[in-house]
Amino acid sequence: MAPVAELKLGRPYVLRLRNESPNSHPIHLHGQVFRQLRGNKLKLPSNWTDTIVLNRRETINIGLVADNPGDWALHCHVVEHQKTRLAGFIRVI
Ligand SMILES: [Cu+2]
Repeated sequence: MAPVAELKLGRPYVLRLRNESPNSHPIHLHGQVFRQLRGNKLKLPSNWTDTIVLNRRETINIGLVADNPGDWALHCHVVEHQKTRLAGFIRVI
């Protein structure tokens, strides 16, 4: 399986997460922390986190510094959704 994204160690990134499904998804990234930078629906908290809820038709840009090398899971915390392939990983090299 190929990574969702390949990031260079120590570099800053903005990743856009978009939910086009009819369900909400608590999306969790292992190994890094991020901030929610911009979204099309809700007022976003400014704290560092590793999990956000993506509601139906919501788009959120997250910002992070890729400071932890390795392959890190990026997945929905709803197990049934992981079974429908809402799970992957990012690679930091
Ligand atoms: Cu989900």
